[in-house]
Amino acid sequence: MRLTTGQALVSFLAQQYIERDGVEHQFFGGCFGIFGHGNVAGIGEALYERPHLLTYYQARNEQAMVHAAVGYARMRNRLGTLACTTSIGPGATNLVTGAALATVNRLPVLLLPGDVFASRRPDPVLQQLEVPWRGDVSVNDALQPVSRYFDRIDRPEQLIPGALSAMRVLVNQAETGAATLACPQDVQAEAYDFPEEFLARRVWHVPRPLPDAEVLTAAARAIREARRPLLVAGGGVIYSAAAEALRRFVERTGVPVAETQAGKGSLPYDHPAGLGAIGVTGTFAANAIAREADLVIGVGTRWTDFTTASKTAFGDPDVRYVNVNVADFDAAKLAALTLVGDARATLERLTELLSEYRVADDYRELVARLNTEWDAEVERLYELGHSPLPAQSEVIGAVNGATEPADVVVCAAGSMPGDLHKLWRTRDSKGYHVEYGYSCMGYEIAGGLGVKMAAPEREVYVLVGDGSYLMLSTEIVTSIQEGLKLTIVLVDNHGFNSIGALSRSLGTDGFGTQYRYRRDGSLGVDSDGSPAPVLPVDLAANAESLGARVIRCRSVADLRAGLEEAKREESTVVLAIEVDRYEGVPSYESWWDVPVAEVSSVDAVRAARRAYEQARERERTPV
Ligand SMILES: Cc1ncc(C[n+]2csc(CCOP(=O)(O)OP(=O)(O)O)c2C)c(N)n1
Ligand SMILES: [Mg+2]
Repeated sequence: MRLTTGQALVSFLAQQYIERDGVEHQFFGGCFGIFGHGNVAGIGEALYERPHLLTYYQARNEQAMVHAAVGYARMRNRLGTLACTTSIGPGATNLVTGAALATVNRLPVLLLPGDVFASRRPDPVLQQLEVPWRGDVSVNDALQPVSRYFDRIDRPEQLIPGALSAMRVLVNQAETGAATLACPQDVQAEAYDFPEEFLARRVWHVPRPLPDAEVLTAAARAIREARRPLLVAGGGVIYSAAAEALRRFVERTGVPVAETQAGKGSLPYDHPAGLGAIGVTGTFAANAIAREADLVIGVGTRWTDFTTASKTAFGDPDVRYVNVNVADFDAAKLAALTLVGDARATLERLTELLSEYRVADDYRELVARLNTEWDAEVERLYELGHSPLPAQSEVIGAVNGATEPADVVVCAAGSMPGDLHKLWRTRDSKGYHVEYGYSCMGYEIAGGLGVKMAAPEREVYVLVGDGSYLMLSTEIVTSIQEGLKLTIVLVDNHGFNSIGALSRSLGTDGFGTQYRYRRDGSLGVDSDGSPAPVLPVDLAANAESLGARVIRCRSVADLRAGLEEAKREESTVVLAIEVDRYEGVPSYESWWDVPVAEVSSVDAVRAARRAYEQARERERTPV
């Protein structure tokens, strides 16, 4: 069929389906795009000509549209995503942060940046980067290291292997991330006789591979020999829809479960074997059990430094590791017994192999008691009654109290993700959506939009700090345009509280983390050393100007009432509340490796360096 490359691409994308466990889904839920030269007349024309094939969504910022695609993909457990088309130059490079976020988090997105002319006729075209010593470079090459697949479609027929390779990576549970097809603008508009087979309906099967039988037997033996085993559930548990299999494994064996950020919700918060968050932002329950564990079973986790508390979480000198992961790269981490396989299938098989095994009663009772004690700590922090400004933990309590189990909370950066990891009571395995692989300021609202697109039947609560809001909040406009309601709680502490607290703990006094005037050449400080006045930033007014319904809350009681009022609104609501920046949720027996200056004239920095060197002695990398 004679089509332009852009038309063939759109037709191809509309025909891609994915199937797991016998259930088929359309893989692309639509295509986000911001047009400029480089896509307006190519892919833009194709979307305009055939709107029934692929729904076009307008966005405000290219980075934000990748965030939305990521939110969508995560909500769909990687069984779907959105495509993103851009113009050349700045439109294309705005994708880089979103691409990195997708690849770091192992979530599929398809990026279609426009590119300079393949023919090179108008060399240099507007927005082209000229590299004197190389003719085949464009700014899109910046997407290579952050993509799991990259191709440049320099001739129409190259679309055929390029698009198929991109799909292979997007649907592969071990390899997925950003796939980039850079599309030179002349090629997008060029016609070619594309074969019917390329444009036909195609179903990609997602298997549930099992690890090697011998390794499974060895893993079952290691678990049977363990007295204090701990399972760490990562995002892979949720993407593989293994929460139910995990519950059966836990109820059969009594092995307790701690959760990473992406794995939170693997068990409901009140399950007696659930220890909640582990690591730097972990609960005292999980971190106490981790310290003593003799066997750690990672399921679907990448073992980031936040999970391992920078390799200090597991204190038993003889601790052993078993890793279940669909990606051998992750399964081999921590010198673990390496089980390469699907989380659900592997947990089911292990449950069968361990039919005779059960942890000792006193260990189970200890875990259940810690769970109850932790819940009392959550309750205390929810009801702190801090004044005159409330604490952030009370905001979390109010939002948690207002939500239904299936509602989704979305967050990404600042002090909120750590507090949510500890304190959010998750009741549904898809109810917790904190992007903490890249912890990207500005993901919150855009990512929340993607979550709502993937699950319009759920209410989506976005918790966003003032810093993140200032960085990227413009998809409020898109949410209103598309009738996709978000309930956004804007938690204002007039600055970067997380980094401020970190800076204070490392001896640098919160330098550069508050929004204050520059006076007499100094940022944020008056000539007498006192803090300069806070900048007159009114984020609620900003949200209002973007078309959101805004509710200004002066107290937690206001917030509770506001959340009820927000439920009656049909479109996006922003609830703005100020919190006390100095009233943080404590850290529970954990540590994060952040290097402190080895030499400094500042006493507090030198003291922090001494504490750092001491703490670092506990770091252990298993080999
Ligand atoms: C894009 C990006 N830039 C910088 C950072 C580093 N960083 C992490 S949290 C943070 C401050 C966030 O401020 P805010 O959203 O107000 O949350 P708060 O820390 O006050 O809770 C910064 C600068 C980041 N995570 N992402
Ligand atoms: Mg802030």
